[in-house]
Amino acid sequence: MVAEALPSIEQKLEDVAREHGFVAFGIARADAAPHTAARLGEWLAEGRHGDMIWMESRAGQRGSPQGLWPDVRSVVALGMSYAPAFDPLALADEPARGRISVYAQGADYHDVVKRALKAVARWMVAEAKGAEVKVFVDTAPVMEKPLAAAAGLGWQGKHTNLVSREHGSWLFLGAIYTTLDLTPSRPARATCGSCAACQHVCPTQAFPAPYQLDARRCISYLTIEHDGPIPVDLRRGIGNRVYGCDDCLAACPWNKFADTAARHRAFLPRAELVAPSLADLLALDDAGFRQVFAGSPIKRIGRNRMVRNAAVAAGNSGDARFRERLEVLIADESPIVAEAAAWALAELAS
Ligand code: B12
Repeated sequence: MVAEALPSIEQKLEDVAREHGFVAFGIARADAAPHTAARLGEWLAEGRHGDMIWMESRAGQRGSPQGLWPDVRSVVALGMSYAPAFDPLALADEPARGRISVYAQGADYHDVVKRALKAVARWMVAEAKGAEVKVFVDTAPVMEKPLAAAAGLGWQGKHTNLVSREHGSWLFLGAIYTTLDLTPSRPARATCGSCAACQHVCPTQAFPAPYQLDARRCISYLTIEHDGPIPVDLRRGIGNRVYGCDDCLAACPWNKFADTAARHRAFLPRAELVAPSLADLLALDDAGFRQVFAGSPIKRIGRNRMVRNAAVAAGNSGDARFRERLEVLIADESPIVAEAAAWALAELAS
C-alpha cells in the first residue's frame, strides 16, 4: 500500500488563500528580486515619481523586503481579480460623462484585500507556531509587482503592471512577509514579446521606454495623486477620465484570456461609479462628495481634485451646456478648481 503524502504547508496555504478570495498565489524568497532596489533608485533619481515624496522618503525600506524587516525569509504574494465584464475603453465616446477606472468602480480594494490577507496570516500563525507575519497592500514601503513576479503570479508587462496568463492585467496585489522558510514557486516567463500595444495607446505618452513609466505624465497620477494644477499640455489627452486610467491595461492582448468569472464580488461595479455625469460631478460640494464616494478608493482624493478633474473633462467635451456651472466654479475657494474651470471655459469658447 502506498501512503498518501500529507499536503505541504505551501499547499494548505494556497487552499486557505483561495477560500479567502485570492485567485493568484505564489511564494518567493525574500531576496528573490535583487534588481528592484537599483531600479527604484534610478526611477527616483529621474524624478519620475513626481510629487509622490512618500516613494522617496522610505526608499531603503521599499527597495527590498529585508530593508523593511531584516527577519523576513519568505514573501507570500497574492492576487485578487477585478476583471471587468465590459470593455473599459467603451466610454471614450461619451464626452458628457466621466470615466472612472475599473479598479475604483467597486469596493475599496485596500479594505477588501487587507481583510483577506489578515485572515490568511492568522491561519499561518496558528499553523506554524512561532511564525511571524506582516501583511501589506499598497500603502507600505513594499514593491508588490516585482515580488509577485518573483513568486510566479505573472510578469511585469511593458506597462510595468503585473500581467497574468489567467487574469490578464486585472489583479490587485497583496503580500505577506513571514519569518517562515517556505518553498518558493517557479517564476513565470515574461511574454510581452514584440507587442507594444500598451506603449502606443497611452494618451499622454507616459512611457519613455518599455517597462518604464514616468508617473508625471500618467493620467492615473495626474487625476489621483497630483494635487496641483494638471499641466496644460497634458489636459487634452485626459479626455473624459476623471479618476485613473485603464488604457495601457485594457490594450493588453493577454486580457482576452482573463477569466472574468474570477472577479471578486466586492469589485462588481456600483452603478453610480461606472459613468457619472460630468454635470453631477461639477456640482459636488464636500458633503456630497463624501456621500457618493464612501466605501470607494475615490474618497481619498477629496472633492477639490474630483471637481478639478471634472472641469478638465468638461473643457475637453466641446459641450457648451457646462459653461453655466463653470462660470460659478471660476470663483471656487479651491485654486485648482478655479484654475481648471477658467481653462475649461476658454477651451469651450475656442
Ligand atoms: C506608486 C504607484 C503608482 C504610481 C506609479 C506607477 C508605477 N508604475 O510605478 C501611479 C499613481 C502612476 C500608479 C498608477 C496605477 N496603479 Co499603482 N501603485 C503604485 C505603488 C504604490 C508602488 C509602485 C512602485 O513601486 N513603483 C516604483 C517603480 C520604480 O516600480 P515598478 O513600477 O515595479 O518599476 C519596475 C519596472 O520599471 C522595472 N524595470 C525597469 N527597467 C526595466 C527593464 C526591463 C527589461 C524589465 C523587464 C523591467 C524593468 O523595474 C522596476 C522595479 O521593479 C503600487 C503598490 C505597491 N506598494 O507596490 C501600486 C500598484 C502598482 N498600482 C496598481 C494599479 C492597479 C494602478 C493603476 C492600474 C490604477 C489605474 N487604473 O489608474 C495605474 C497603472 C499605471 C501604470 N501603468 O503603472 C496595482 C497594480 C496591480 C498589478 N496587477 O500590477 C498596485 C500593485 C496596487 C495593488 N496593491 O494592487 N500607481
